[in-house]
Amino acid sequence: QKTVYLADYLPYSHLIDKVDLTFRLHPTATRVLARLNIRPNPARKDRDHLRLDGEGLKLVSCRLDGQAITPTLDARSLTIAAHELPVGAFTLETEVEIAPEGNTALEGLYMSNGMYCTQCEAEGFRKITYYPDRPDVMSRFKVRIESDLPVLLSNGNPAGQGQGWAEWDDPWPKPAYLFALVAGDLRAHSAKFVTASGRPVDLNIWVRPGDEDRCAYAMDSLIRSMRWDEQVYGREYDLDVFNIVAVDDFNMGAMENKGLNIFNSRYVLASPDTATDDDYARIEAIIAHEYFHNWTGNRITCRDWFQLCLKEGLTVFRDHQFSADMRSPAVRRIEDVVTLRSRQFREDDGPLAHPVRPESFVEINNFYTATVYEKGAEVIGMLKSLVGDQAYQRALDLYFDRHDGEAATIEDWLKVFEDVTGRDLSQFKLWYTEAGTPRLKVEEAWNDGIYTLTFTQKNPPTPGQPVKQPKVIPIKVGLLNPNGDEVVPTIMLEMTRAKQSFRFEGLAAKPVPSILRGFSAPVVLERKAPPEERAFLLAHDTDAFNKWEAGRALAKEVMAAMALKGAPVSPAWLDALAAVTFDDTLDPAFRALCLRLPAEDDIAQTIHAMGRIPDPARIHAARREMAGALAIRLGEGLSRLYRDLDDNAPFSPSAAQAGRRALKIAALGLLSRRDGGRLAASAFARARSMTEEVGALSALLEVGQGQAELVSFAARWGRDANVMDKWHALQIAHAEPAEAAAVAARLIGAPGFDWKNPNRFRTVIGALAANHAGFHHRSGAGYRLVADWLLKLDPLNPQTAARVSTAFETWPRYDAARRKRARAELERILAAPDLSSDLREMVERMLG
Ligand code: BAL
Ligand code: ZN
Repeated sequence: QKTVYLADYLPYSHLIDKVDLTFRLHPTATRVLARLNIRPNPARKDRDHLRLDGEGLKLVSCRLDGQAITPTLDARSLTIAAHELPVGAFTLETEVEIAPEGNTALEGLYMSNGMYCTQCEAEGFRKITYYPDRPDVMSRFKVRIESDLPVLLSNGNPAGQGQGWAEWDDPWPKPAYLFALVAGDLRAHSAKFVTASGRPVDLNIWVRPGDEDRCAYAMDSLIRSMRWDEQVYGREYDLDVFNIVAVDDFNMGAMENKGLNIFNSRYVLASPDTATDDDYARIEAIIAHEYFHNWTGNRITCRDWFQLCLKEGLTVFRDHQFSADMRSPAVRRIEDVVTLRSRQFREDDGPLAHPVRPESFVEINNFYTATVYEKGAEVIGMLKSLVGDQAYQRALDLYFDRHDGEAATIEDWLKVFEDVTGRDLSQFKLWYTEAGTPRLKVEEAWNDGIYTLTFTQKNPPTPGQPVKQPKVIPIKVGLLNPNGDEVVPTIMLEMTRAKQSFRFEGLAAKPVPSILRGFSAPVVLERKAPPEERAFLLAHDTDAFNKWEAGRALAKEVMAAMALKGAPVSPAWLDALAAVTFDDTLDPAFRALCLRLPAEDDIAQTIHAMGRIPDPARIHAARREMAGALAIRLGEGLSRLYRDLDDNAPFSPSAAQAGRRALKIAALGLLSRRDGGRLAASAFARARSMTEEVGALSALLEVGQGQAELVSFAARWGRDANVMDKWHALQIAHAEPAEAAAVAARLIGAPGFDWKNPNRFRTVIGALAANHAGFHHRSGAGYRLVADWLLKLDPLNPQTAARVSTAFETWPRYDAARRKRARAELERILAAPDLSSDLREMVERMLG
């Protein structure tokens, strides 16, 4: 498959004013009739042929203005030569046959447990019918579905239904990637919503019979999202119905099809006994994310797939804002930064690094990445900091006014900010066009009452971008007096040069700086600070993010020093953490986050950034030793803390209760290191929620116990695949490094384990990749197992295989022996006959 370049963009030759689709559903022989009203695109001066995308379609008939014709077909398209086309508007009718039952790639129209469903983003519509499958072709769709199945859904508003058929009419022009169809034996959990201007909307969450009672939280999240978007962004819903469908086989988390969101069932279904607090938070965020796409993605879409961050970065930013408003902003910010660092910084630091707006791709599916999503959101956060909240609001209003109904670009997005503020954002645009995480060095000076902070930014080379320019970096800073009082509250320094100093005058004593408050820019802050200063900030910083960050930085330094040179656990870190743990004035969720030690991969990233080679086994040992020392240091207070938190309040998924549970489980994990799991075993037996059940099981497995509990968990939940994913993941996560690959192999190869389901595959292979010392074990067994299974999945589902292959993305950081083994596995994948272009592109990029 060919490389596509942003620079080659050309508007499509034609406009499609209207699309009428009829589906005659059949598992092996579905007929799709398409009637397209087409006219030449006035934006194109040439008179071009008509080329429609189409893959794996059996053409039954083709008529142009009612006359049968024989178009030119190849494996990817249907073409009608320019001289065969009428000069003005015309109608093209095609009928094709497809086989949804055999569609294991889960792109286009496929089947999952007897239900028909679609996934069209990014380029799945071409597997349904011949069409210009590109986001800048927006059209009005009418759909007729013929099937005996009881529930027949598509986009837009219902337009009639009868025995064996239903029709849908979507009044809003949309690109083909937002098309959706669902047919199945489904039950609805329903509610009503009235928009701010009084439009009544029917809300339905469609699930398999028996799952209706697990939809309440998703529905509540949807209603809160709809209200929030009205209140915060002034955006109302624009159809009479909003349908969500839960499906078990799904490549993504969810999909924002117009008026008919399709969700991975994992992100819809929740009850206290099946979903953890993290699951609840994720459901709330994903429901919001997909709903928010209605304006940022659907009403205003992307001109081409290079602009993916236009909708994804903005929608992630909006869902982060929403979650912050629904929960604790500080806790959400910390969680978001933890994710950013573990996924995006990791990506940005290796062979898969790419700009937020890439300039070329082979398979666009390979660019639904942490960089496009999470860094895309961070860039918007920086923009908001730089222009201020009010200008952000005005720019967004202008964006919606100016581009509603259009397919827009990053240039359009930046222009609304320029027009509203008068600022020149050309330097800021580098955040979209250059890959890599900037390194920010800080030096301080104190002379005659003047305090100076000097920042130096380095933008490291990334694949295809050896040299970079200085970026605009908003650096939020506060200053504290040595007694802990804040003397300069948060201000924003705007760095635009490679090296830049900022002066503070009128201070009585040399202050302690709190730099990059709220994580105001996605950079690596390189600042040498003594442990005492970190401990001071952990105790006194008024910025909750930097308070946590001080403890985090200290923990990372301690773990890195232990892994690199066998340093002892630092008493300064232990004392500082003990003070936070037992400070009842602090939010329990915040304390739980402070107790969560940095991940081993995170430490490998830190050591790599120091120019050293990380040793996974030593990092693993260091992390264990730190946890053990912490358990001892916290002493009897830990048991008291656990008892205080172990109340009998009726379950609520609220952030407050979730925070108490998180701290209780953190305490339980540490207590297990002292009592060998005795308390955890009784906590497991008494668990009243999945959070407690998983927390106790995790604590047991960590100390080599829990075999009986694993058996009882499986006996209770064996029929619920989404719950059993936790059971699989826990065993791999807690396996000893030398055994992790064998545990994963046993689980994925077990009879009846449905590894073709993306959730199952991602759970097992993803958990092995996340077991840092296990995946990178020197035997090479982890690398071998992941490569074996990628090769097995690739012929069936290339998109998921390609995504999971990122397990290997950090391979260049390790020692020569590990690099040799990883390279050999990547080369083995590359040598496979008929490798998909998805997986090929990923492996080739990883090999460099
Ligand atoms: N558009 C793909 C799924 C999502 O980001 O919402
Ligand atoms: Zn999205």
